Amino acid sequence: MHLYHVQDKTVVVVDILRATSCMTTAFAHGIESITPFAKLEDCLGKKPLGFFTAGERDGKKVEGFDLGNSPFEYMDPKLKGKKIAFTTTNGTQAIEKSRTAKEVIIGSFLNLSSVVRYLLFGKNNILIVCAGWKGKVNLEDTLFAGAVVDKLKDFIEPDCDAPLAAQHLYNLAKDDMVKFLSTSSHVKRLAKLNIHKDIAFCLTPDQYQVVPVLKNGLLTA
Ligand code: 3SL
Repeated sequence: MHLYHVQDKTVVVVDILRATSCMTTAFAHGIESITPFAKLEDCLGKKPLGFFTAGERDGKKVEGFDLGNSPFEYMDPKLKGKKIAFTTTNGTQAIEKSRTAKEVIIGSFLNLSSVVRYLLFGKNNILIVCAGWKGKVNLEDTLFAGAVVDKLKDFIEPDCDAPLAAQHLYNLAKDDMVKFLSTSSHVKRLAKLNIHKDIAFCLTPDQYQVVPVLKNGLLTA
């Protein structure tokens, strides 16, 4: 991110497995707001104020938190209209690093076309911030970036070859992304935790039409 001036950009933060997929799912099921936190203790501090606390470290639900990081947990009707304080190993860190951008929105395969429409009708240059894993590259976030580039290809001019590389990868993977990612680092990490069904769900395009937007540190739909 140190290479980019984000103040004039719309930043799309993406953490396909699984933070931004959870956030998209939560808003699609009527959650009022999500406050993202980089630090566990800041997140936990919101609990006495009536927030549900949510998130993970290294893929595992944090002790004392109300919710973990599976999108299926965010379909619960009891969360409708509620506020969530959310912290994850990579996804909320990427949001934190993007805070000074002109606009920050949340992307996932689950809301892919809505994100693309939002970007198409926006006026700003675009930066897709792939959360990856602890600062390193992962495939699933890159595939999402490639999908966005592929859908916007007639309207954008990439400023280096990273978008093109992502687009090529996406075109290789798009017919069976679950299979394409079967040997990827985070899929293997989640498999060790016995997490399987989240992966196929998080790779399913266009389940929802919401676009979470960050304003004054708060995500709303
Ligand atoms: O790092 C994150 O933000 C998480 O999405 C990782 S996990 O899928 O919950 O392991």
